[in-house]
Amino acid sequence: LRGRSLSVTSLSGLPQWEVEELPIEDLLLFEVAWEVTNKVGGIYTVIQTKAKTTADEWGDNYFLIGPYFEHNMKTQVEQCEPVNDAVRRAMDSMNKHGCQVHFGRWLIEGSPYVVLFDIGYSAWNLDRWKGDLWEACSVGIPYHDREANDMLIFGSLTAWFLKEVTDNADGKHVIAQFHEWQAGTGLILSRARKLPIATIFTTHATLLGRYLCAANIDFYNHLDKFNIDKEAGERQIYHRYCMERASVHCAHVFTTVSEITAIEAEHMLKRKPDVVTPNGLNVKKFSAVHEFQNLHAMYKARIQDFVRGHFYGHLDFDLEKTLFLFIAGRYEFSNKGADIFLEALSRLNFLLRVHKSDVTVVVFFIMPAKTNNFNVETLKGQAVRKQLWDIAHSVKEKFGKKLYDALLRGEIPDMDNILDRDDITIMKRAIFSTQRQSLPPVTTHNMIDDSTDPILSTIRRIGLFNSRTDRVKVILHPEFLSSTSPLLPMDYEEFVRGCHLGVFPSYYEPWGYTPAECTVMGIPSVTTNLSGFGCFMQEHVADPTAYGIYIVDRRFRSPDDSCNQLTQFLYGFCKQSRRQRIIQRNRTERLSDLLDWRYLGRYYQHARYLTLSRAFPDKFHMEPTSPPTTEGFKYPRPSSVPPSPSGSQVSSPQSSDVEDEEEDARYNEEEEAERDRLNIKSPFSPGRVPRGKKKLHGEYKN
Ligand code: G6P
Ligand code: 1S3
Repeated sequence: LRGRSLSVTSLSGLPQWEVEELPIEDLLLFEVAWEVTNKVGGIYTVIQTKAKTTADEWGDNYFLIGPYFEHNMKTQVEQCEPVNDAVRRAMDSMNKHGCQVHFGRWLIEGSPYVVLFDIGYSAWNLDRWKGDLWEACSVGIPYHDREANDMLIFGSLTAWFLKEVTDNADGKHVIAQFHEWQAGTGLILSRARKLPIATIFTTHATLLGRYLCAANIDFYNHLDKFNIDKEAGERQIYHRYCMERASVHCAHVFTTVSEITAIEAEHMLKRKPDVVTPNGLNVKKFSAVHEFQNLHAMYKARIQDFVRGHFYGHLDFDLEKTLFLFIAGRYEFSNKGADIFLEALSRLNFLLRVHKSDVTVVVFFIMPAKTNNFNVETLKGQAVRKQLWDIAHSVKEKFGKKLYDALLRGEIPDMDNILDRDDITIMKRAIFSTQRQSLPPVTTHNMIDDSTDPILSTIRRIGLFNSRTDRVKVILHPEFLSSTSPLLPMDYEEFVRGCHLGVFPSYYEPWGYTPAECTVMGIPSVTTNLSGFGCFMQEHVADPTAYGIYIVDRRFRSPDDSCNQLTQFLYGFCKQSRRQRIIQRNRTERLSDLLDWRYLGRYYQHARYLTLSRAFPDKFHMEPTSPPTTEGFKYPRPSSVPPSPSGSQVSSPQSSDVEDEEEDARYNEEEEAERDRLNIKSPFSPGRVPRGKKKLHGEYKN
């Protein structure tokens, strides 16, 4: 079973790697996470997007373990019987002993097998399992912490299941990867019971790091100075922190998602991660390279429609010169950088006004908060827009018929009389109905904590109230987007594609999927050098700004300086011509290969090999040269067009649609030429070796 090192070809000119070939047919891989089939936050995205690459590699020997929730099971999982003997026997045995274990295929790309435990059904064991945990590592869980108690039940069921699997594994070696503290007790108990499994623990954020940053503490400059036990105790998370720290130290291999979180983990959890496994995405390439540009135009039109309704009566700005910016994610006001974003918007508003810019910026905050549904004023806006649309159409119909009849008679109609008095009256009434006494609302919903909400409070302080003179307009949408919304019927992906810039100036962001998602959709974004994604891009892209990745320095600058830098980024973005934006989007999209699991998945492969070599050293041997590295690799600086706005011609505001299309076609040709020059091709363009199941490594052999 000794592993061999294989040289693999790279995607799109990315560097070559050495990966170890594993005898997958003799192994079973389990990945355990509370977010398997259960969307709570970023870990769901990791598991769900990675599933295809891992399932392609591991086939029927790959299983995800998560909690059972009836709704999730009904909507996402196709129930079936396990074909693997060890898994089937383990499930049978647990079900016989009063548990409820569900099995099926998760209906996502790669359709991996899932094993789901019903936590409520086994809750009667809680006290006994608390005792087990105490015996294993002297960690006690208070009765009132419902979440931690649920995690213990989940962990105990996982450890029980893995025991049954290893008892029936028929010589197969088992790897189990546990994500985040929620899954950690499964690891602690498995190790305490000396189960013959190779374990990996992956942290996606440390508990203490998140808490300390949210408390506005100068975290990164004091990393080595915190009394972490005391800090955890004071925040009443001591037991959770112990569960997390014990998981980290019990694992054969400890991994995290970025270099910045690796540093944090070293101080907050007292172990240096063995491998950094950057988060990838399941990147889908369109057969036409510029399809994503067309999608941008299509979805932008939908956002423009919403804006027409929202700003009815105040629509004195040109939608063709309006840029859509957004921030989205978990509502952690300062951790996600909503605080400095608002401050920068206020400064941007000032700059655009004093420079008499004709650009308007509409900024969306998509962060879920407690609400009592949509507010009346917002719904009314869309109703007014719809009414105007209907009236315009009915008048157009009548007008068209009269015109047609006149032409049939061989006459040019009298334009002054083609609309009758009734038409004019209806139109006048419609225009009157667009008058409003109030300003367009800054929030689309009735907020429960309106007076204390941090975004609304800041908007009140900086005075960004969507008045006519404001060049920056703000809309808080405190609910995740949905294509069934009566207000803005778009799903998140469509919305992102339709926007011009995603702004994510986070202070605490172990990875940060939001800017990564923008990148693969060809939408530029702002990130920071405190986010895993930002650091990764800084390391691997020679001139991130030219590629539409703006990295705010929040590590070595004061908050005010960071805010000024962000303002300059935003202002510079506003000064770009349409042509420059199109070119920039092309460049942004080119970085997608770097974020593809087909490329980044090999860090996980490496971690798996490493854990096998540590857990079963007599069977698996780790080559000393093996750790994958991209050190020194940088995406080259683009050279076809200068990145600075001043260097390129501003597209004529009077240009016709035909001219626009011709111009777009020319950019597309330029883009093709540059891709050729850099030898950047889609990894799946004809001529490349397609990857098949299991034979992954072999097919990559040089
Ligand atoms: C895409 C479309 C173009 C459109 C452009 C608008 O590139 O293919 O036809 O002109 O988007 O870009 P903008 O940055 O102004 O939304
Ligand atoms: C965490 O989710 P979050 O948004 O609470 O895990 C994500 C996946 O690894 C990561 O992208 C994010 O930065 C973390 O913060």
